[in-house]
Amino acid sequence: SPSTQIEQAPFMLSKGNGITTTTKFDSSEALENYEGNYRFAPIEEAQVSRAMIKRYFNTMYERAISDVVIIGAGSAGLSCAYHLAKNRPELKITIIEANVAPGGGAWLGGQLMTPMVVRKPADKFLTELGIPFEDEVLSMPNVVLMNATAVEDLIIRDDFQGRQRVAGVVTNWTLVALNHDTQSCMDPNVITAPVIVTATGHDGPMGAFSAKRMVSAGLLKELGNMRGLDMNRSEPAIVNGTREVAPGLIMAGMELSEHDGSNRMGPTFGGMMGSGVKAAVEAMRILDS
Ligand code: AHZ
Repeated sequence: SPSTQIEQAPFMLSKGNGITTTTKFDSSEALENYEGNYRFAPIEEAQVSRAMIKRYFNTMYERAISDVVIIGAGSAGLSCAYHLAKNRPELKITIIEANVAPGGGAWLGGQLMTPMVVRKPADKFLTELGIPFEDEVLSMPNVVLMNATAVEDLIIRDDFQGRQRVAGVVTNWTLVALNHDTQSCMDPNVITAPVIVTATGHDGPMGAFSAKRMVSAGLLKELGNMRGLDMNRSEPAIVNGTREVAPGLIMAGMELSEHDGSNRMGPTFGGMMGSGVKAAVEAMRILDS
């Protein structure tokens, strides 16, 4: 049967992917005896597609109901995921990232220079990680990252007190989200969660998404708009200001500068990590209340 083919499929799929490899092909032996005639186990092309589709859509199906959704896998969103996952391994934490690669602005420390500056005392956070940041986050088994996926709307409904509450996110493939002006009716998907952390960065093609949607949805009168660069004022303002900005919605990182009208800090990232950790603390407070 097709499923048996998948389960017997290639040794390149590790057991960690939930796919049992029953093939008799021994890859380690082949590597040890490598003499310029390296052999791969036989494979059918369709097996590759089925192995990917099965794994990805099982995850989508399972995460359609999550405990916490984090919008944006930049330094603030990822720090939040790390702190939450470490303290609450039972939570289903789902990160939605519009880009193909996680990291947001952290890949560019400033200008086009890759070294990243982290101001004390946020270095303690790096010491705690011990290994490269994104590997540590992704190694948390309760965190799932859905890349190339954009949050294009929020689910907002009345809570039992009649207040408007953010109760989930509306997602689409980023390439679809970018093409709503060229094609009609490409319907999205949804994920519901009691806590949404939004960390989409300052305004840009995608950035400040939830802050802007709060205005158009009537949850916020107007944007505060990010102020000019001031390294000393900006980082504590973002960390200390990280909070539940609307019922069910915690805002972290530079998105908050657009919401509150606080300064930018330029290429120093400790404030983003502090903000992510504070967002995680807030998320646990809401989940416990
Ligand atoms: O792709 C975006 C990026 O990876 C992602 N994102 C934005 N809108 C999205 C949407 N759905 C899904 N609608 C979305 N993903 O969010 C991520 C934001 O990362 P970032 O690094 O831009 O934000 P941050 O707040 O984590 O870090 C800000 C870093 C900056 S900017 C700055 C300055 O300009 O002075 N200084 C610092 C430290």
